[in-house]
Amino acid sequence: MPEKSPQAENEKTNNLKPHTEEASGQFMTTNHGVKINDDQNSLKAGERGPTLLEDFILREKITHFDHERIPERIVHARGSAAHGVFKVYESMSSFTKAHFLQDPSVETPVFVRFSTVAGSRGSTDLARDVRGFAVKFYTQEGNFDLVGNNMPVFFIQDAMKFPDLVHAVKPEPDNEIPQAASAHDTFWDFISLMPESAHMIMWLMSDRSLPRSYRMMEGFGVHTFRFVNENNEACFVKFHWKPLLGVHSVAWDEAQNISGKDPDYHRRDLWEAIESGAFPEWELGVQIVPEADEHKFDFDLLDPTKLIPEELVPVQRIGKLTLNRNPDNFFAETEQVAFHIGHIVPGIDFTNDPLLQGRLFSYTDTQLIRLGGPNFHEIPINRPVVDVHNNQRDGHMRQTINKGKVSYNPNSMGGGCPFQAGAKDGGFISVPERVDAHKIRGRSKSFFDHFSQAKLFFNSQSLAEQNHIIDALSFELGKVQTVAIRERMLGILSMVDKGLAAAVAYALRVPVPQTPEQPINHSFPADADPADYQPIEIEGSLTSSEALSMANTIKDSIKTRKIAILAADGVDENSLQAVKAALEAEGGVVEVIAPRQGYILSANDTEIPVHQSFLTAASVLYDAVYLPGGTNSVASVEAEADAIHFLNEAFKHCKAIAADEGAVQVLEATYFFKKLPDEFSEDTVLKEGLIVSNDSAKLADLFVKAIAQHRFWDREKPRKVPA
Ligand code: HDE
Repeated sequence: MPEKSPQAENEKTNNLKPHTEEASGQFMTTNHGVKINDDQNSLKAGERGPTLLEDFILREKITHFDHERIPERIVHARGSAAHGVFKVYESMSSFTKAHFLQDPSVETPVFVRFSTVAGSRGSTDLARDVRGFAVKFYTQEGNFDLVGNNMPVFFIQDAMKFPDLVHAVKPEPDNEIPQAASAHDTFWDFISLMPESAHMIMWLMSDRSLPRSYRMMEGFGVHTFRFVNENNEACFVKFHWKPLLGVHSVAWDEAQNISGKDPDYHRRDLWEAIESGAFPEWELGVQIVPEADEHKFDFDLLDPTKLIPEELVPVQRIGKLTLNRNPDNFFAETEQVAFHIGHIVPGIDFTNDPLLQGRLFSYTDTQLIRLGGPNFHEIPINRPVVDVHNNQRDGHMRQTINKGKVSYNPNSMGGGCPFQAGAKDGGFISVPERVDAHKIRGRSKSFFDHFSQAKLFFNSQSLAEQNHIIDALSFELGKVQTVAIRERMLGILSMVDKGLAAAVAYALRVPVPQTPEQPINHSFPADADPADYQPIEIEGSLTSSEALSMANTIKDSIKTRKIAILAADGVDENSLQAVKAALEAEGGVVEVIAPRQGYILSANDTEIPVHQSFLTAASVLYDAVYLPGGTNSVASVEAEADAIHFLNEAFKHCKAIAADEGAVQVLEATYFFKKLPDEFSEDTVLKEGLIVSNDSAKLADLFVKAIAQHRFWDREKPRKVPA
């Protein structure tokens, strides 16, 4: 384990302190404070007799235990969270009056929870899934929750369809199979009938659904929100989180392996980075659209299946989020935190996005059952850092002791308190949007283009990314048993890209679909003419957008990247330590893996600590591999089947691999290494991610550059590695 970092404090973590408990140096007591003399044995009528009902200590202990569990979140059940702070770079007062976005010297405490969506609490972190990215800002004007995802769009356009979507993706109800996976009939049955999901499906089938780390994924508010300034002028805003480490993902084969080797991979990664002081950072980005431009786009700003391409409205980076403290207690903080899209502060407001509007109802409602009643806002992690005063009273587990006789308004007996706050005192005032309409159940025709942005996304991907989408769809639809669902899905894919549809059709060995017969949309009201609900096809204004491809992300750092050194007794100490030191100097996390735990002895008899043995380690848990020299070490590693497998697999997953020239025989035992080229130039290393040298300094320099590239996806083409 990395060393424990100093625990950062802020106004919110200080507020939590009175609620924390620390047992060190204390006697054990009951919940009512009575010291316990025997926590080993129950009270019995004779040593071999029955237990007595009188045993209040046993009863209390067992009763509490019996009630330890609460319902898990209906979606986003699996997650991890951390404390941190947010600071704006410069005042955003021309757009918003939100207090936390005014002054660069103000540090706003935050609590951030990342999650998968479909799996239950104990499911694997590496499921192919959307990730939740929920941020609670404890501002001086109350809590603002930005409850977003790592993808900028959503599956559906109207909250009415959310329960259907979730029922379709969750394990099938008869046998509760499969866990945390969309690769099954009910999900694709629903999706194939709902073409509005096409854009989101492109994102879900892309590598965005397999993040390398929570710290290396973007976040998005998804819906269009509003900013409102002091003069009550409003504009539209889309929120983004941009990770300073870049956006990176793992390979699907790797993800499946990680799920077995370390299902807590993302949770552990977040925890360890924070403990080691490598604090994860994101910049908050905003895309601002003046109200007058609402109808300027070829999509509707209220449609949550659409993004605003960054080429049309650039993302301004307005502040930084830093996560610098792990929770003290998972249940009390991460499990009990209650996010709600309706927690907003003056200066921010909603729009009429019909998905957003439905969410406004759902989040409080779900806490009532999950956290057991209307006082969940009093749970320490959910409390704002400002005081709460109102006339709400009582209820299950009420903590606050409200003084006085008055709990109504207007009142004279309490002097009219608590007062309503006028605008100048920070009272929240909704944007007075004019609504003049018939009451109608329906959907705006401006929501009917389902394919232009799906096309934009697919066209913006690199070749490797496009291949991954094809493979993902071939995998997922390959797991679907009902042939008609596969065929319907291919019809939808052919609306996105003919080549994509043809490639998936080839993998499934079904005919290449022609443009499907109408109707393609099966989601319309009874009595409606299906023809009125079919997607419209429009030519988007852009053919591709750089920001949509992870190939264009930042690749300038190896900070927190995990590098494995495979070694054994007899290792050449210099060849190991020089490279290790160079990698660590760049922020890499280096671990020595050896045939046994404990330590290895170098050729000159120095003890070098070992972090993992080949039994406990797995290549999928590392970003890169290095083989140091030393005759005996090299011979032992070469003889270790798990080490050869480690290298083959690292190669298969397109990772950087480096070796001291003295260790070349280990590479020769792999499937991928043919012969040493005449020279390892920077160009070839950065293209192939493979380096062998007897010059440790040169090797370390090129290795660092190669690891920063993240992956060498070109290697996938030959697909000859049987790892
Ligand atoms: Fe959620 N969502 N959601 N959602 N959502 C929940 O609230 C819901 C949607 C998101 O770490 C639930 O407290 C509806 C979009 C995150 O605790 C629930 C609709 C986006 C989290 C709920 C949506 C999200 C949730 C379950 C469609 C991205 C985890 C437990 C109308 C912008 C928060 C809970 C955490 C959680 C409802 C759609 C993000 C049931 C009805 C779109 C990150 O209330």
